[in-house]
Amino acid sequence: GMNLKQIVKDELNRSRFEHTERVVDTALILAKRFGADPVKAEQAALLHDICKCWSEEKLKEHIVRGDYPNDLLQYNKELWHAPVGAYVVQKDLGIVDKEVLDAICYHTSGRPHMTLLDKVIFVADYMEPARRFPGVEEVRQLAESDLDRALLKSLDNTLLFLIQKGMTVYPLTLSARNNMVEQVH
Ligand code: DGI
Ligand code: FE
Ligand code: FE
Ligand code: FE
Repeated sequence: GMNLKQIVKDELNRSRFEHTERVVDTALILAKRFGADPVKAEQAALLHDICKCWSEEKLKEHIVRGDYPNDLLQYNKELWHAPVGAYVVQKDLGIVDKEVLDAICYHTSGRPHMTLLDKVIFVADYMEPARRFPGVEEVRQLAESDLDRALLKSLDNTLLFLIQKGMTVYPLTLSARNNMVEQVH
């Protein structure tokens, strides 16, 4: 059958593919630690950034013609590759698993009531070993024992970063954060 890893490699540049390989490794560690399905975790991690190297124009064209949230184009273009990636892996690669598709779709924004797989992919993407975000070390520490607190900290860090830069916040990210505050308190 087709080799998903080769397809991903062909779609991405070298540094983005190496990031993807580190997210796969990290997602497998987290899946094992917190009881997520390792096959789904590996697949979602491998595919999560499949559209990351598309141009802004290509992403925008795709979103205009497709069935996406109305407000998506009004927010940061960094958000776009995630839902487009979920669509593309379903349509072009035949991935049908809803949990895998959702984990890809929400890996950048987050969402309220994230599934275990959503959390594993989000946190793995945030804390893979080459990440150098301020506060990432605390996320890695939390992820040793508490996936929810690691997720909340990574959402908080992202929101603080966006606000500090004067950037808009996608409402789904704020909802994701509010929901995790309720979950962990
Ligand atoms: O694709 P990656 O670089 O691996 O990581 P990602 O898909 O998590 O993209 C994260 C970037 O998106 C992050 O640096 C901040 C930016 N971003 C812009 N607006 C928002 C946003 N991230 C979230 N969660 N919410 C936003 O509103
Ligand atoms: Fe991404
Ligand atoms: Fe992320
Ligand atoms: Fe990523």
